Amino acid sequence: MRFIDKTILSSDITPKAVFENRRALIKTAAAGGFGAALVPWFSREALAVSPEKLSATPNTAYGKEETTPYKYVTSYNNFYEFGTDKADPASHADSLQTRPWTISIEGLVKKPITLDIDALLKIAPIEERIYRMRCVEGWSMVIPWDGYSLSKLINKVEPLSSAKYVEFISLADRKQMPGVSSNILNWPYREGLRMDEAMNPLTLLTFGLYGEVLPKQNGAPVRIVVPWKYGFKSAKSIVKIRFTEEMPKTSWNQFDAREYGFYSNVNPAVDHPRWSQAMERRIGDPKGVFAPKIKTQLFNGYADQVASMYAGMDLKKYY
Ligand SMILES: Nc1nc2c(c(=O)[nH]1)N[C@H]1C(S)=C(S)[C@@H](COP(=O)(O)O)O[C@H]1N2
Ligand SMILES: [Mo]
Repeated sequence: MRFIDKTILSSDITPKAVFENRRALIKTAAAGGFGAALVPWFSREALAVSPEKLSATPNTAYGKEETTPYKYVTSYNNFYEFGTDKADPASHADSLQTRPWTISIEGLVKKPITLDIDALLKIAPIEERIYRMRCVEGWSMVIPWDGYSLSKLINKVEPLSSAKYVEFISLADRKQMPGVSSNILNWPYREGLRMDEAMNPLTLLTFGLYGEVLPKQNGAPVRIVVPWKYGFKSAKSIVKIRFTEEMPKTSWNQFDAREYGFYSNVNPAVDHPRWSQAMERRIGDPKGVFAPKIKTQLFNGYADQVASMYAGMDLKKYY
C-alpha cells in the first residue's frame, strides 16, 4: 500500500493523472506486481469505468487543504445499500442505474417539482469546494466536491413558513442495490436537517468529485454533503427531498437513537456511547496505519460558519 502511495504525489492529483495511474495499476496488478493481498482491493477500483467529466469552477473560499487521493475517496466507502464492508460499494455499485433519474421536491413548499437530473444540474453554477469529511466511525478524508449550495434549490421551491425541517430520501431498489435485501437499516435510507442547516451555504447539493460525475459508490447521481456533521448525515443517491413541520425520522436514529442523534454535529467533546470522538484517522496518509491520529475539531473545523446556529443549545443533549 505504501508503495502505491508513492506513485501518486499530491501535486499530480488531477483526474487525468489518477486515471493514468489506475491504468498503470491494472497492468502492474495483472502482471502480479503487487502483494497478493493488495490485488483485489486495487484491481476492483482500477477496473471502474472511465469517469465522465463535470465542469466546475473552484471556489477556494471554502478551503484549500491537500485532498485525499482519488483512489481512497472512491474505494473506501459507506453505502449500506451495496453492503457493509468499505470495499462493497466500489465492487457492487455498478448495478445502480443513474440515468434516467428524477428527484421530487415536495411537502411544505409553494412550488413542488419533479426534476430530471439534467435539469437539476442547471439550477445553479457548479462549484468545486474542498471539504473535510468525518465519519462517525473515526476516519476522515478531504474531498473536492462539485455542486452548488442546496439553498439555491430550496429558494426555487419556496418553502412555506410551516416548513421547519428537510428530509432526504435515498433510492431503495432491491434489483439495483443488493444491500437493500438485508434489514440492517430501515430502507429507504433517510436523513434530515433543520431548515437553517439546509439553508446554510456550506450544505452542498453534490453531483461530482474531483471534476468528474460522482462515482456510483459515492452516491451518484446526486447526494447531499454536510461537512460539519458526521458522514452519515450526507445521504447518497437521493430521489426525494421533503419539507416537513416535524423533525424527520432518520434511518440511523431508528437503528439506535442513543448512538445516532438527529443533529450529529462533529464534536470531539461528545463521545459516541461505544467510543471516543476526540481523534480521527486521515485515510490515505502515506504513513498508513502508522500515521499519528489527528485531533477532531468542533463542527469539523467549520465553527465560524455554523456555530451560531446552535447558540444556547446544549450540544451534549442535542447530539
Ligand atoms: N444512502 C446512503 N447514504 C449514505 C450512507 C449509506 O449507507 N447510504 N452512508 C453514509 C456514511 S456513514 C458516510 S461516512 C458517507 C460516506 O460517503 P463517501 O463514501 O462518499 O465518502 O455517506 C453517507 N451516506
Ligand atoms: Mo460514516
